[in-house]
Parts: sequence; C-alpha cells; structure tokens
Amino acid sequence: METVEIFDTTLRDGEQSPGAAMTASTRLTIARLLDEAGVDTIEAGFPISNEVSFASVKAIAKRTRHARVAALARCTQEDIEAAAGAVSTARRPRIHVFIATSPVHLRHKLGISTGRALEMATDAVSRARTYCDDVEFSAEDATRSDPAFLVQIFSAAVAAGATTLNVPDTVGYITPAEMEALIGYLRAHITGVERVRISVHTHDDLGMATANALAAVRAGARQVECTINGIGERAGNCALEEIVVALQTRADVFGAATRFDTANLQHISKAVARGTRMPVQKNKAVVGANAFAHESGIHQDGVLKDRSTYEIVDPRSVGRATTLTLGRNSGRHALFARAGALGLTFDEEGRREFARAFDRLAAQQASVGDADLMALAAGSALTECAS
Ligand SMILES: [Mn+2]
Repeated sequence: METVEIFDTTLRDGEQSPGAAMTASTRLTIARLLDEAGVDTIEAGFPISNEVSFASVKAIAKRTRHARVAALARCTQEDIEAAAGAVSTARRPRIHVFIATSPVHLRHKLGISTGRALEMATDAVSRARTYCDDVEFSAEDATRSDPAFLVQIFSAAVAAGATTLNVPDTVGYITPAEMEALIGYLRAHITGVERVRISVHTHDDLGMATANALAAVRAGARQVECTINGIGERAGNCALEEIVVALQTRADVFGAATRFDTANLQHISKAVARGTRMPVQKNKAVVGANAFAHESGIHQDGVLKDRSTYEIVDPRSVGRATTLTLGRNSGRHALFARAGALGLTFDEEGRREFARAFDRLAAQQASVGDADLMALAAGSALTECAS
C-alpha cells in the first residue's frame, strides 16, 4: 500500500472563502486538531499578505508537533523572506512558492512572458532553498497551461531544488480523465521527477474536485491538497474528508492510504464550520447531517437487517452513528425499533393505534422526534382508557 500525503490548506485557501476569516485562537485550535489527526502538512497561511497572517503562521509553526508547516509565497524576495521567517521555528518547515503558467494568467494578470516566468520560478525556488530544504513549487492554473511548458518549468524547479511539484486546477476546469492523462504526461517527461513528490490541488467549480484529485492519485500523485468541509475560494476546494474516506473505502481501486485518523473527522468538521461561520450542507458526503441518516421505509428496513445494504462507510469509523429519521416516508420496522429503544411496549391493539397516530402526525410535520413518540404513546394509552 502506498502513502498519499494529506496537505491541508483549510487555514490558507480555505480561509480565502468569502467571509471565512477565523480568529487567531480558532486557527491555532484547528491546526492542533489537524496535527493530532495525522495531517502530513498544514499550510498555515500566506505570511506576506498581512501582519495578522504572519503572526498566526508563526504561532502555528511554533506549536505544531508532528506535521510540516507550510507558508505560501509568490516568486519574489519579500514573499519568500516573509514565508521563511514565519515558518522558521517549525520542527518541519516548508516554503511553498507559486507562479502562474497559463497564457490567460501570464498575459492578463502578470503581464510577463513564459521565459520571464521560468526565470522567476527558478530564482524563487533557489532562494527558498537557501532558507529551507523542503520547497514546494506550484504552477498556478496548471490545467489551462501548455503541458510542454509545464514540463519545462517543473524540470527547472526540480533542478533548482524543489522537493514537491504541485499541479493546481486553480479554476476547477479539468475533468478526471484529462487529469489522469496530464499527471501521467508530467511524470513521463519532467527531468528528475523520480526525486520529487507530485501533488495535486483541485477546486470544485464543476463539482469535480474530489474526482479530479483521485484521478491524479491513480496516475501517481502522492500528495493531495484539500480542506476540511471543502471550504475555499468560490465553490471551494477538494474536501479532505472525501479524499481520506474514498481512499480508505476504495483501497481496492487506488491501492494507497493516508495517515489521517478518520475518527477525528466529525469533530474537526464542526470546529471549522463554527470557526468560519460556514455551516455544512446536510447532504455533504461524510460530514453532512444526513450522510448516515435514512428515512425511506425500504432503506430503514434494509439497514436494520444489515447496515451494509445502504451504507458503504461504517459511520463509527468517521466519528458518526447511523440515524433513522421518522417521517411520512419511514417504515414500521424503524418506528417500532425506535419506540422499543425508548422503552415503549404495546399489545396488538395498542400497536395499531400507535401506528395510526404516528401516520396522522407524520402527515402534518416533516419529521417525528422522540418527544413526539412519547406523546403519541401517552395519547394512545389515554384513548384506550377512555373507550
Ligand atoms: Mn486554490
């Protein structure tokens, strides 16, 4: 089984979600939770962007015990110095330098030629290496760049001392088949690729972030950049919880595992949702409220007979439990299983009466909770006494 490293960027790309800025103490807490759960690298921020960012990255670097702590930098001396300064006290520091490589970014954003980008990337990686022997190089907007130019700039980055090469799908544009082909092409052509780790960074603009990251893993990428709850710019990043649980559940397909302890997922997800004031959608994979909830009668009956009928992930493995929601679509099997768990027992007639009372209530409200069931049982008994 090969290892896929998890590079968490919740505190950098994730925090770049509109309105998601976290307090310094929340950032420290999330960094600690990620470190304890077994993330390989924590990208703690972009130190040059402001003083608060610099101080926070520095504090995280100082306190992180196991994971590498990475700081982001553009290919300029000031950025690299700020990043180096912020991670200097980390046990395992990393400087992450990036430059855009696509025609659209080079022309409209940076106003430079490919030749100039190549020169800047090479200088930046060499400069970063003078501070730190762990340097990641990213070709921003790689998926809209000329693959031949990517080979050229990545080969130059390796020669200058980069230890990880990251392929970002910055705008969430690529498809899984194209991603698999692109990573395969890069691995076949980059000079010195055998000495470095290939990484992937995907966005969810077309809902393909996780699929694209997994396609990259199939082609040999051994680091995935992701965020808790998939938060990030625009439609967000690849979700950490989806990557680690997909690799675990479908090890038969990917033959690779992460070091992340999935039992922590629910707890970290809640901490990030609270800290960013971004609630998780109910139907979100793995961490959504409904991810292990069943309401249809047929599904409930199946799950009560054997969980594997409708669940492919054991909810306990991700810090969750199966819930059977009672409502107008639920079945008798789940209704009486829940009533039994609440200590309610019935004779034949009481059972019929209770079920009828449940149907009347379920017709009026979206879901029927434990308190409702207790009240219904009391009501049924009263009806019986009165008649
Ligand atoms: Mn990004």
